[in-house]
Amino acid sequence: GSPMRGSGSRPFPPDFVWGSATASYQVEGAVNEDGRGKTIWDTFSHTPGKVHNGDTGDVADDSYHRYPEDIALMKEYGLKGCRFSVAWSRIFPEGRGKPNQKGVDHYKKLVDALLAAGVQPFCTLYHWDLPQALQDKGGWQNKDTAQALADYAGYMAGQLSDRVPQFMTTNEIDTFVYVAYDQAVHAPGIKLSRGELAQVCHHAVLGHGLSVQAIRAHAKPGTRVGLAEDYHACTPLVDTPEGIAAARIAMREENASIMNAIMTGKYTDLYLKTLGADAPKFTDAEMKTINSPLDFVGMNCYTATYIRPAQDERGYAVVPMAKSHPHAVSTWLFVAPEALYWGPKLSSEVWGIKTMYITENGCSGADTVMPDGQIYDTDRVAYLRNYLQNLQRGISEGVPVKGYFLWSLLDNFEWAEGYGQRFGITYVDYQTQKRTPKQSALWYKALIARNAL
Ligand code: GBH
Repeated sequence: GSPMRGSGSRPFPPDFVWGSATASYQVEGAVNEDGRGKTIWDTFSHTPGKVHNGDTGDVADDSYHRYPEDIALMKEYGLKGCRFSVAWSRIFPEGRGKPNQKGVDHYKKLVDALLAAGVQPFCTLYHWDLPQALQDKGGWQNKDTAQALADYAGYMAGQLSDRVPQFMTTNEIDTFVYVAYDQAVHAPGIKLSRGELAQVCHHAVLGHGLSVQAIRAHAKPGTRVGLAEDYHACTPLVDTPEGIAAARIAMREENASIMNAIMTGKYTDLYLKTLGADAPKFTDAEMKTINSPLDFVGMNCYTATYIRPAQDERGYAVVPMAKSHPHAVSTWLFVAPEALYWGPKLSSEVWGIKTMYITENGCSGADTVMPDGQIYDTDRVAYLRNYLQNLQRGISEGVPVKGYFLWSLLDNFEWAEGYGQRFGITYVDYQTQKRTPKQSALWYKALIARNAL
């Protein structure tokens, strides 16, 4: 029979990067300091009715000042990597023009502190905090924003690449396009028509491609460039050969407007046909830019898109989640641990990806401090353990995932949900800014220490 598989029997590769992820507007606070310009999230969060409870990122975790304390926590947990993002408007307060030295210096200090703690920095250049001045000129509806992103990305990579070895252009184009410009739940909160939306999405992927080129032009040779995207982790609901084949097709088609376009330089026939007259306007040269070669792909993976075979033109169908499918406190966060097996496996196969990172995975809870001062987040521990078992399975079969960044180091500003949903492995008391490791932090630390599940 098979041996008992106890703790430590499922190893990860020796150089696996265990990390955590955060984003500027969600943790920094200090919104009026050192010349930072206004962003669309300042505007949005200060507009009544847009964010749960009227919360804003004005203070957040105050990490702009408390980053040494946060890095001490990373060191305490044994983290090998830190994914953080740069606030564009701290560098270019108006989105473009003359750089703000105080902003640049902040990130140099942050990175130096990470390096001193033995933590590898992974820098995201754009995690949704678009300078308001660019929104005033149309935001992502204006194609010039794509070039503005690239100019900023190239400049910042040039400033940091002597100490930062890897950059991500963008975080979740999917979210900052569709949730912002279709559902209007995120800043700038505009509802567009189908055709306008497809054009916004095209500008965003173009911004990514132009940024890849700008980073390569300005960064130290050998700097690695990728992106972090929450593309659909198409997962066969029934893992027969037919189910798996359907999930492969779905991986392309469900991600046609972003990841498949970036990885292949083409919008699929089905995507263009489905949109018809609403298809985006694009040139061959733009598609080539969008397809600029990457050194790695970062996958943000929280849940699965379940797929079944279908006898139609698509060859697959998306299986909707059952009403009773378990989810975290976030109602979109359906628990589907096998997404972390099938997502990286099928996407790396379909797009020929050689190096991947899981740039986000995590679980929201309604954590509370118990009378003994502890936070017993059993839900988060169970979620993480199950997802990571699936990731380990894939890696042991050869799926090229080189690291994992848990979302998040700290409870933080959860966008439209404000501070009501907690994703941290560290509890933050927003009255005092006191940080307390939750049980999940102790669990993650133990996992990292033995590098095995
Ligand atoms: C990531 O988004 C983000 O990168 C990160 O900033 C965020 O804090 C973290 O995950 C946790 O949410 O309002 O019902 O339309 C994850 C993907 C896509 C999930 C948008 C929430 C909105 C759901 N997100 N989605 S809904």
